[in-house]
Amino acid sequence: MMSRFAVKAAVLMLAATFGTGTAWAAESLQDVMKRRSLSQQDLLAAAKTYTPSGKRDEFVVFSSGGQSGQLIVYGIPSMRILKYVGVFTPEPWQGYGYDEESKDILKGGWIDGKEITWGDAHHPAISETNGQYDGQFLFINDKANPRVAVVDLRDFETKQIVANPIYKSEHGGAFVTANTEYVFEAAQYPAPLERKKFYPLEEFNEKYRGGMTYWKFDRKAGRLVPAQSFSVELPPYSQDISDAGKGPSDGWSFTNSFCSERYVGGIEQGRPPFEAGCSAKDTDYLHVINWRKAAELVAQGKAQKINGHNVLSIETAVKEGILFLVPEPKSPHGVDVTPDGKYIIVSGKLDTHVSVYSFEKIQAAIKAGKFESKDPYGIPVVGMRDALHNQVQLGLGPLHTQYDSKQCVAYTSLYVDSQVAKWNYCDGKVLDKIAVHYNIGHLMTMEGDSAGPKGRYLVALNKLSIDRFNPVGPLHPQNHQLIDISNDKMQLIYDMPLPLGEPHYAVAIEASKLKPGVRYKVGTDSRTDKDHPGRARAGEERTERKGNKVTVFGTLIRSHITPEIIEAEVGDEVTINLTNLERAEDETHGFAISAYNVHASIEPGKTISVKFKADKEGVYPYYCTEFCSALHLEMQGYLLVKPKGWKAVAKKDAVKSNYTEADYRATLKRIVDTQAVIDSVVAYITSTNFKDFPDVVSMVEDATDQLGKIPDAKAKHEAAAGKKDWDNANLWAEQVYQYQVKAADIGLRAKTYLDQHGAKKVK
Ligand code: RUQ
Ligand code: CUA
Repeated sequence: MMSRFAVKAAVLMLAATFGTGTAWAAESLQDVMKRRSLSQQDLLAAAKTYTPSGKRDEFVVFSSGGQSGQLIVYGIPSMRILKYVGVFTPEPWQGYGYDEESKDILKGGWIDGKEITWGDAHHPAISETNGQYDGQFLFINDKANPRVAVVDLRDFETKQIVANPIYKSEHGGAFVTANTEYVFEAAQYPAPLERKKFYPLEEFNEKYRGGMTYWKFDRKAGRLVPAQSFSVELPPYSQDISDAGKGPSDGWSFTNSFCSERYVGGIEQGRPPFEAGCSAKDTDYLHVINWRKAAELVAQGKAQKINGHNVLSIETAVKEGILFLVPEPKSPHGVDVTPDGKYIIVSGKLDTHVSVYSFEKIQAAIKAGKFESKDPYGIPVVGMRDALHNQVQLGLGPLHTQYDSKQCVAYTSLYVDSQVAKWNYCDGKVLDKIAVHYNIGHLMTMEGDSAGPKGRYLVALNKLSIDRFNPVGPLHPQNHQLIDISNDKMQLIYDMPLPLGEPHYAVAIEASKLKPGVRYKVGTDSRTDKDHPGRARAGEERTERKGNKVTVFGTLIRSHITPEIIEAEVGDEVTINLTNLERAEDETHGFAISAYNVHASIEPGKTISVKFKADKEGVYPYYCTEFCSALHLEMQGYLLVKPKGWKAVAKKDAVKSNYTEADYRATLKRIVDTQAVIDSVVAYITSTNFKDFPDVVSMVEDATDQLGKIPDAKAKHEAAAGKKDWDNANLWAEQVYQYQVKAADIGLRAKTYLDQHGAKKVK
């Protein structure tokens, strides 16, 4: 028999089919197109990007967060934002910079003892194996305060920040060598390498320097190793973007420059401004460095130490034949090695051409000792004609180039023209152009700077969005535009406003290559990957006091913070260690204390610590900041900061609640009913192959934990009832019910998971 609801639905469907236009009829596709003025092209774009609820993206993008000092993670083709990761900047949601472990990471990025709380994040790079993205680590640089950070892609957390020991700024980072042996960064604005020494601008040519730093990466430890890292000193040309060789050019790195005029400005003294002086010459220099040989020279002790850091001088680099220059057209910007490692494509901001250099030709000139000149520092200069494969006229303001999965096909951003050009770098033909909105900087194709680009999509990272979105005041969001490149003609399919700093560069990786975990081993310090000394398991919670130091070893599990009361005296140093005992996916608890600037995000298994001086007397509630269960609001406690020497006066009984026997009986009844629900869920789960689903196994463990606490509470309510202490009887019975609710909540979630993941009946 048809239910009344089903009958109504059938009528609705009929109405839609016949287009009767009654007020309650569902809109047809045509209706929506008309109402929203959508074209067939729009529908096609929507179909290419729309990602139905529950479906996931094919690629994951890591975009620099510009001045926010963070990392932005989003999916392609949906362009849905998935995460912001705190890197150079404190980030409260993740407790980054508010718990002790992450404060240590940020401290690694202090410069000359000064705390730096922001960064100008420019270029993210994913770790590579044989030139292919391997999805293990991500590196990103800070231009303003020359630093590089390491993010572990197992948990998307920042694990390390290193400050460059000799630069004042940097831009040509982070880029990785083909097997991530090194992560490198090039200096930007020349300055004395001693860092804290002053030389007047008149001594610019002699005392100011640029450079190229190679940070050694220890993949097993997942950290950069400063002691094994080194730099190559370079002339005071403003070094810019860089790239690593791959295939035949593996072992070499390429860095371009601007302002090789070595102009020092001084409009105040009546001299022409920087922008004129820094673009006067027709050419600047591409720096070509044999980093593999440089590393050998450093191992042989040929480096000098500056600020405790290994630096190969220009003189040594020239003598040993590891450093060369090649002229490149006026004010170049991007330098991008082709996937096969044979060519290096350089764009000139003030030139309409891109220059395709041949690595083979450069090497032949070097071997033959065929140089056109030396620069003022004695570095041999390979003639431009001897190094070029071809030059292609693309349009105004070419900046960056990325590659397609199709042979010889490249995409170059045209800043001034606000266009992307698709072209063939082997034969120099322009294939297609598309307008973007507006003033594109970087562009990015899928794994498009690796040895194995995946084609499919391109993102234009536009510097200005102007009129594309609803106005939000004079400061506009950035505009990332998604372009379908799978056909001959490029098609613009999505505009995404990105309101978090100015993202400079982004990298996209096949989603299947990322395998992040959902929980930590219980008691893990996520910033060191080691056991946390403050970890505690259930039943091990305690508070220790030594002198004026109060240390809490606590735990979190739905919906309870242990301990519920922390006592301290004014002047005490309080350390609170907290371990999240949950195993279920996405069961994070937060922890905040009123007015002590303390916050933490504690994901399943993680242990964190927060530390503060209890410097003001008072009562400070603490609570969980993630809505983690129906009783999340009750996940609370009190920090009691008493005046020194405070003594309790006549102890009053805890507040009486006056429950009756009837209340107690009613609660017992509720317990019996709830148990019936739990039993049915358990029967369902155990009738399936749930053991084949690790996530469900974790949920079952969590639920079993909750149920395991019941006997104790049950004994208590029964004992109280025996004494006709209805208050305690009822409250302990309530506690039994709480455990049941949490177990049932997890159980129902497990059941849904099994239904959605096609679990099979086994009995
Ligand atoms: S930048 S728009 Cu990479 Cu910092 Cu080129
Ligand atoms: Cu734990 Cu809310």
